Parts: sequence; structure tokens; C-alpha cells
Amino acid sequence: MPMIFSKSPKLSIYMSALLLAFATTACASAKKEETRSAGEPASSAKKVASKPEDLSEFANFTQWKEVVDFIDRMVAEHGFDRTELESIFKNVKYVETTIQLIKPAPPGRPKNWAAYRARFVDPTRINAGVAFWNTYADALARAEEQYGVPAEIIVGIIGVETIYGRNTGNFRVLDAVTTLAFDYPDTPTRAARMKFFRGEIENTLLFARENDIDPFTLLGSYAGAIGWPQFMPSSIRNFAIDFDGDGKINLSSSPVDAIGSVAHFLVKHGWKRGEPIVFPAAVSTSEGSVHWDAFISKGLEAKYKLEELKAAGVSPRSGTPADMMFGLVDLQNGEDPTEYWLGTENFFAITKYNRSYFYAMSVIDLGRAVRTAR
Ligand SMILES: [Ca+2]
Repeated sequence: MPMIFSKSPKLSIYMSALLLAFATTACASAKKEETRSAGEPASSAKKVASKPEDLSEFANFTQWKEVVDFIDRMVAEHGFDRTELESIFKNVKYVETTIQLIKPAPPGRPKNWAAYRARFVDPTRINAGVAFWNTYADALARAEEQYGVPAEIIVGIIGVETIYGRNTGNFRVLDAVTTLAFDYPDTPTRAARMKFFRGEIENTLLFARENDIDPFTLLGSYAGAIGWPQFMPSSIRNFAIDFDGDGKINLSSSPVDAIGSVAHFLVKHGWKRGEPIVFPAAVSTSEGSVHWDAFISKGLEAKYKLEELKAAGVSPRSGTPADMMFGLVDLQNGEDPTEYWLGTENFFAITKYNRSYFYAMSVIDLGRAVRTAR
């Protein structure tokens, strides 16, 4: 998902054995992956079904005042037919599962880059990536030529997002985004997230109207991210493209549209053709005069000169270009030493897709692994 919300670079995401999910946010795609372990016992479903709040599945959203206000706004701003919208919202289901999946990981778990990476740079994804690259080599080459985004970065993103179309999600997008827009869990960012998801309802309705489709036919992740690249509805409207030439944008059934859309998204978020992405670095461990830690967590931008970072105690690997701008990236590793990297503007373009250092580095590593294996 490329989005615009704040998914902290703290991808922490460890959920129970029942629910493995990414900490997401709604980036262009709220990328989360719903990976339910295959062994999820039927008994757990039974337990969930017996919970009283499961009755909320039958909630009638048209009885919620905030939904009525939202419908008023859609009628006033976009000329929707009120009766039609009321009919739609009567058929939207409240999805308790999406509330549970969007909740942040429990506190206290240290971030662990090695564990995160192992989930995404693995033989299954690498093999699927080789097959994907071979199948869509022409489209990947065309996207690279047209947008300047290397094939391996596009391959890395689509692999991390959905294992090349295998896990695109089966939630009705309208159910997911409506549930999150009006009953987001009680977190510090609740108000902002609800506003974000209301925008996603708006974009879902507009996208459906513009393309003359039934909005209920749109399926996606529990956070409403759609198709092979897991774009949120707003990102589809703003950044997706028709890359297979059939005149329509379809990220669920056209891997070629997905390829072009990922490249276009990155270019619109600062990707620069031909420029490097990231360089390894070390930081001074001596006490006192250095202050490299002041450059940690300074936003998702490359805004520091190399000499400035060096003066603060950052040691770049030899060969790191002195004339580019960088951001200092820390990849925490649980009890093991943190890895440090210097990210360029291209690195941070990937973080606009999903606001996480772990995410961006996994995309880079998976893409490289696929290229090497191919
Ligand atoms: Ca198309």
C-alpha cells in the first residue's frame, strides 16, 4: 500500500500465531498481509463466533450519525444519490476481524530486522519472483525504460506485498474501510486514521462510479488495499495506470497494470532514474564528541550531506558518493547490534509506499535475491 499516513518506521508486527500481519498503515497501500496460518484451528473460529460483538457483523451503518453526516457530504460534494448511498451503507458489513488486525503489535517487543527480513526474503518468495520476472519480463523492462525504476525494485515490492498475487485479500473493500473509518480502535492516531479511512470510502465510491463497477465487487486486504500491489483506493485514483493498454486500470487481474502502477507511484514519490538506493555505514561507538544519534528518526527524507553525517560520527563505506543527500537508517535487531545504512532519495521513495525502513530494505533485498536467482 502507498499511503500517506503515518505508519511509523517502526514496523513491528508480530501478531499471534493466529494472525500474522504487518504493521500497516495505509500507505498507498495499507500493506498488510493477512497471512493466517494454515493450521488455524476451527475451534478458534467457533470461539470468535460465540463472542457477543460478533453481532456487530449485522450493524446497520445507516443508523450511525457519523455515517449519515458522511452521506450528506458525499451528496453535497460529489452529487451522489442519497437513496443509492443509503442502500449501499445498509449492505456494508461491520467486520470485527479488520478491527482486530489493524491493532498495533503489543508493546515491549523489540524490533528485529533479521526476523522481519526472514519472512520476506525466503525461498518461496524468491522462487515465485523468478517465475514472475520471467513471465512479465517485457512489461518489467518497459516500466524500467519508461520510468527509470529497476525491474528488481518492482519485483521486490509486488513480492513483499502479495507474493506475486497470491495474497491479495478477500475482504470487501467497502466493508473494511467503512468499519475502520467509523470504529477504529482506540489508539493515539485514531482520529487521523478515521479521517484517512473516510477518505478511502470516498475514493472507493468515486472509483466505482468512474469505472461503472459495483463497489462491493472490490476485494482487498483487511485494511482495504487492493490487488497485486496492494494500493489503497486513493492511491489507485492518484497513481495507478493502465499499463497493458486495455483502457482500464485493474490491479487485481492485470499484473502488467500492477507493474506500471508501482513504477509510476515511485516516480511520483521521488524516485530518480539511475541513482543508487542505499549504502552501508557504521557509527562511532566512542563516547563524547559525536552525536550521530541526532540523525536517527528524522523523517522519511534524504536531507543530510555526507560531510555533515561524517562529522557526527557516521562512517560511510568507501565509495559512498560525497555529492548526494542521505538519511541515516537504523535497522534494529533485537538483542543483536543495530545495522546502519545511508539511504538516498530513492530509498525514501520506497518508504512512501509503506512507511517503514524494514519494508524498504526487504523490498531491496528480495528484488536482489530474485535477480540473482534468475
Ligand atoms: Ca489495464
